[in-house]
Amino acid sequence: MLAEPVAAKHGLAAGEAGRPANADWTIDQGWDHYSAAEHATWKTLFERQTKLLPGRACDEFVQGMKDLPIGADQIPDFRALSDVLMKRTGWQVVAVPGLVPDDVFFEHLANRRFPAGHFIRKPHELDYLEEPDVFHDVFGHVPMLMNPAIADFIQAYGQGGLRAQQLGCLPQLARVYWYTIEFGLLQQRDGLRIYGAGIASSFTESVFCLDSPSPNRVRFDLERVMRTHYRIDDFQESYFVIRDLDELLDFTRVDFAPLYQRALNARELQPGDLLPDDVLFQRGDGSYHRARKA
Ligand code: HBI
Ligand code: FE
Repeated sequence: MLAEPVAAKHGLAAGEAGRPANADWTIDQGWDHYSAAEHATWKTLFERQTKLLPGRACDEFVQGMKDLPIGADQIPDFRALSDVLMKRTGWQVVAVPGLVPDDVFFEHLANRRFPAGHFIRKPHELDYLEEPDVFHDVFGHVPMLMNPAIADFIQAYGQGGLRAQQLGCLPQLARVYWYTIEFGLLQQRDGLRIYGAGIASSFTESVFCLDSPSPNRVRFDLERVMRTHYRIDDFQESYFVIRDLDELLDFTRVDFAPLYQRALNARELQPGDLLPDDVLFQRGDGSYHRARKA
């Protein structure tokens, strides 16, 4: 999966027939109802991604995965995940049919509940699908929720989301989530590593984001990122790099209101744009997206 569309598609998630969502859009995971074919799809995805990620995903991701009841043989049971997560960082995983409306999503996160799609992609969509499924949400997001800094940052995003809606700057906040929790890179002793779930759950992007000469890799800056559009339909043209996960904790202590104001008053940036003040790990040559347009 390359990405999941964000605000553009919210509210479209139709509950699976015969399984009405509750007011908070949660449903029963229905773990007993997964077919052998669905568990097999999970296994295919799990095995190829687990082979790829050592040396690419950050240490915290690998450790989180180790400490959780997530394995190749079956789609994880959200109750078992929640038992472990709750003890570590106070988070739970709840099942939803797919994308949920923004305010519903924020309300869950603000209460340390991570809404995870209960369905799994079909065998012909292994590399790309639009809605977040159980592989993206559980394999990509849940290991990172074992980390205390990510745990607090995502909760703060939920709280901030409710506020950003009132202030009319939800797009600016959503870009911060996108370029951190979904597509973030961080600096490790031995080079850049993946911590974003959109990358960690993507076979193709977990190689592209680190190895391709095409994208920019830019030192993360909150206001800069708030101004930057992102792609939901293809690899990112720019990735933003944080120092370490604790940098995210600093953001939970910052008042976003003045940053929103400055971001709203400044020129919006296209995904591939660079600014003179950017600190670059790599200036991308743009070759990938240029070839796609041609
Ligand atoms: N719903 N299930 C789910 N997962 C998301 O990542 C998600 C969502 N609804 C809204 C949403 N993301 C975004 O629009 C917000 O982060 C802005
Ligand atoms: Fe996600």
